Amino acid sequence: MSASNTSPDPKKPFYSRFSRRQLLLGTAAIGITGTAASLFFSPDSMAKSIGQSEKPLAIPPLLTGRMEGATRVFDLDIQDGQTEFFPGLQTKTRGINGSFLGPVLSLNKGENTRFNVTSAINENTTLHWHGFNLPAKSDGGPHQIIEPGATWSPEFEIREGASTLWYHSHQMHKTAEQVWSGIAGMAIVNDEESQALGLPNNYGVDDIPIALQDRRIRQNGDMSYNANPHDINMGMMGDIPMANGTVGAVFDVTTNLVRLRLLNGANASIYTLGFIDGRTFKIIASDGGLLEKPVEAQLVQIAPGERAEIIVDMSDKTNTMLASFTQRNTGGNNSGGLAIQFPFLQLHPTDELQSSNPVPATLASIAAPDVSKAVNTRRFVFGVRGMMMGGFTINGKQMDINVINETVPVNTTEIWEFVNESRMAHPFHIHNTQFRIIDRNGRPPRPEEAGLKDTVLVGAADTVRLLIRFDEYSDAERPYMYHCHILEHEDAGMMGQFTVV
Ligand SMILES: [Cu+2]
Repeated sequence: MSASNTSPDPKKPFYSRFSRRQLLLGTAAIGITGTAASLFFSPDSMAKSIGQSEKPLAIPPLLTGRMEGATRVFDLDIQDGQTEFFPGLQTKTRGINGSFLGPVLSLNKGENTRFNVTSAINENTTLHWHGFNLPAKSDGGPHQIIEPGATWSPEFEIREGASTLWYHSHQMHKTAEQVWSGIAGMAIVNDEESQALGLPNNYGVDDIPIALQDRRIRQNGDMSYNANPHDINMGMMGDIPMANGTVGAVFDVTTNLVRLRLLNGANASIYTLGFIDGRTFKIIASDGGLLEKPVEAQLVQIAPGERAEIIVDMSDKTNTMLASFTQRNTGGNNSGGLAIQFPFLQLHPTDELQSSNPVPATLASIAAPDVSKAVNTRRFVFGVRGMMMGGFTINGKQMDINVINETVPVNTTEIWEFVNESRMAHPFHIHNTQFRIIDRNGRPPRPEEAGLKDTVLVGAADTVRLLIRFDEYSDAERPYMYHCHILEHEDAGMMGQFTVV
């Protein structure tokens, strides 16, 4: 399922299970979608209560930091907390400057930036800057451990253009558990070129960060991370959807156009996102920034780690809901269309909507990837070691923190080829760069994947080729990571290390 190659007839709502009229019933319809999920993992899952209450979508604070000379400085505190996902029910969580997840960091291209990251939790952690080109010592991978009570202060120039990036724990063998508990947040990079486009950029009004996740919460409020061997093999999936940590989220729309910065912050679930009335939207950005042109779509797929920015037109003043969808199983044929996997976020337009600028037909200048510039090809074959649970391998090996798997020259263009022989899809992330997808199984990428990317879904039996380059920073001692962003796979060893020299 993707925006471009399986989009149904745009004149007909692709999602037939609930009519628009049912949607207008509000909570009643949400209740139905809750019970439609066949995902209950435990008899005492709080998933039964989805739809019984609605809450305004949490909008994380937008942090702009403070200036120390020419350096923008942010203070980030990793801490334990309690979060009320369901009314009256307290859940133990972790967050950054709060009880669950973190603030949205407002960063500016070209600005030197420092983060003072202090950890108050009782175990080692790290904070990785996902999507950034940065010195290896500042990357926040498994080598940059923050011990309990310690402060880590990475500093680097923001080299990315306007984009939606993020940050999260990358602690060796503990990434899945720590991200599950809430150690993750989003970042917005601003630049001058994008300001001139007139895209919605009034934070919290028509420019909304949305971290999408799923979790398991028991009726006693317990959300602790308990991955069994099946979870480690398939990745840890929950039965409770949340947007910015809000279950049953509602956002009151006050403008004709709304920009949603969608992050798949789940441990393992791949989300195929759209609106339950089948309305189209415009995809304007991939992981690393604006696309060349908006892509009109009814669905957009993002795997763990990936982002997509979309603009949705609400000028019809009709309630709708952002959800993820799965193919409905109707006894062996696919004619059943789509079923809701997760109801994430209701959009409720107010009576009067502010006008919005039209979305420009051209957003950025992005040249086609020039394969002739590549001086080297590296091949990475994904496999499985024996019948072991979660024993996924890269070139037959699992992560060894004492082994540098690849040494890559700085400022040099290469082709990286991923060959998936593991019989399962893996969203693959490479630190310290934004790459381009050359092709997948010999075919060009979908238009919404044709821009800058730092994570790519490599489906079972797929071969994906990337044009990749690591600019500016070299360090013969400290490695960066490449790894599967199904966090259970990463923790189980589906990760490798490379230095840039
Ligand atoms: Cu994987």
